[in-house]
Amino acid sequence: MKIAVLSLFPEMFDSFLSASILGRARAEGLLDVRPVDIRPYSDKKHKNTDDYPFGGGAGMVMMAQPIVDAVRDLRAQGYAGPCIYLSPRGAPLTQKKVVALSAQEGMILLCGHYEGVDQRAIDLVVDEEISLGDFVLTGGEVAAMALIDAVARYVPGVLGSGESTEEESFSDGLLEYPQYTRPREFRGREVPEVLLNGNHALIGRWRREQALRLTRERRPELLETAPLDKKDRAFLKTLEEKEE
Ligand code: 4H7
Repeated sequence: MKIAVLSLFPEMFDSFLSASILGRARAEGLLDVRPVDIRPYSDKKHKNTDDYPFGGGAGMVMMAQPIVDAVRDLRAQGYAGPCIYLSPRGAPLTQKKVVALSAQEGMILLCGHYEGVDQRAIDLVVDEEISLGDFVLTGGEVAAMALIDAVARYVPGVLGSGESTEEESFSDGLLEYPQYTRPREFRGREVPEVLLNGNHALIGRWRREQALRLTRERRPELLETAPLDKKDRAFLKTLEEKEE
């Protein structure tokens, strides 16, 4: 997958792209991520990329010209797939959307700063506006990194045999069960006995129930759509009875 990221601070991506799983995926040629500096595309003598907002108000707005020219240059260089603007007013990102994007040939990501980007650049070159959630960042770079990370996991070969996209939150519609490793006792706190006895049917049931309990506590709305069987519903009923 071939990704270009337009940013005023492309150096922010250096360590993110070199470390861990993404570093390996890029070294193996599975992933081609190119941070692209917007500034050189400015037609202005001093390579300005922002200006005061028409209508007044605080802060600056990123100018349309450098962004539109940068995206058109990337298209001419063969960067395909949707141009996505990371913004707090975008459509909320979902795992379903992540999986759909992983099937694309590539993406062009646009990172906003200041008060955001001139609407005409959005109208001319942006295909989709995506938000990570209802919170504000100083710039779109951290959101772009999160999107790249989430999408890369579904690119064939990126995850090693140890990692998997199967047994995780959202794939079965529930939050993940708690994990433990050595030592068996840490500062007086024991690992749950059931995980030590090697009974995998019992362990599977315990994990499922922990996932159900946590989901009910923290994200009860997920229980409306998660696929639940008879045993799951019976367990949830015992939790309701305990509450009375
Ligand atoms: C586009 C428009 C994404 C991008 C405005 C980006 C949160 C998310 C940004 C802005 C982002 C998310 C610039 C508006 C800084 C707020 C203080 C960059 N924030 N910002 N202002 N939730 N910020 O995905």
